[in-house]
Amino acid sequence: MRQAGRYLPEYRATRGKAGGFLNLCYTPALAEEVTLQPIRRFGFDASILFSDILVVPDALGQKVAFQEGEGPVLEPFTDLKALGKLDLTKIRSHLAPVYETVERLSKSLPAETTLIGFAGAPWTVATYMVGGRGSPDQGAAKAWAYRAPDEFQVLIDLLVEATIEHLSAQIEAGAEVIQIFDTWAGSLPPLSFERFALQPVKKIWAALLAKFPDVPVIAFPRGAGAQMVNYFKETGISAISMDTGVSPAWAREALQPLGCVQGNLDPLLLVAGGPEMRAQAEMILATLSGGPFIFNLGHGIVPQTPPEHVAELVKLVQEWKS
Ligand code: 1CP
Repeated sequence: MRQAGRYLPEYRATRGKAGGFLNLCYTPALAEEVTLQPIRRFGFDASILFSDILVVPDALGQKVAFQEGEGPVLEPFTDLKALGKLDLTKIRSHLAPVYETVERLSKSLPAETTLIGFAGAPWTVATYMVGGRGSPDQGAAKAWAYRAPDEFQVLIDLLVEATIEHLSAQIEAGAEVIQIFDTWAGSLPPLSFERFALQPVKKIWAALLAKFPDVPVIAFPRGAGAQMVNYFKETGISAISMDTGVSPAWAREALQPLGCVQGNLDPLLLVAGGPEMRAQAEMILATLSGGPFIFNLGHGIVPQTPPEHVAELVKLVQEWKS
């Protein structure tokens, strides 16, 4: 859930040197360095590759820019003609620096630290491709998906193929676990959720399982609520990552019998620190650590997080384990 990033002064220094976020993603020595920074500082059990979900549209030929303080900006499109310009054959060549970063990390990380590769789920990536930027309601992508679902499906199917290719290359380079981020899954109503969030992830997992039977896949259908039960069963994924709003007691009854659960401390508790952070982390641990469980945040770490609070939380979780 974003281990690296602006909350670390050493990240800000390396990012300054790279001259832009995408340069950082595409320069293996620097991407390796920012991946290792939080591991050196905190000794997490697992490390997530430093990259972004939007390198996939960039590789397909839709130019992506990250403007300081503004988030990503893409040239948006909403018709099949523009879609025809996207080129699936460019994934491996355009993203070669990302795979080189994975290769370097599989050598430089401590042997006991698991390396996690990742991608955005097709629906979430499509919301940025169609809207051109982040939006509170994913309105542009929804407008297309509801007006012409079979047309929108063409984009989703292309992203399924691109994601399988991108994740396969990461696994071949040394990624040991994969996480699929569907940040905006919860904004879809049930029938669209089934078609555009669940089915694409099911296809991606089936393709990876056939090629790499030993690599687990974690999916994060943020905001999916009770739909997570059917999502977990139907996709067959190895583990489900829960957002901050999911009740651990409910998850123990409804999700954990189906497989491993991951989550879900509110990242804003990590900003506050202190007794409230500790109490809520201990409640999650006490509720879920009797079954297959990965302690994590319920969403990405935020830039104003004091690094001392992260160190305190890691200590609490590691002491609980022992
Ligand atoms: O320089 C900076 O600090 C820019 C901030 C930043 C960072 C640190 C962005 C821009 N991306 C990243 C890295 C990133 N993104 C990782 C790295 C791995 C790690 O260290 O943990 C990961 C896993 C992501 C995934 C990602 N990017 C998601 C899915 C997870 C989530 O947080 O919901 C999404 C939606 C994005 C898009 C994106 N990239 C960056 C921003 C600010 C955004 C969100 C834009 C928006 O919706 O407005």
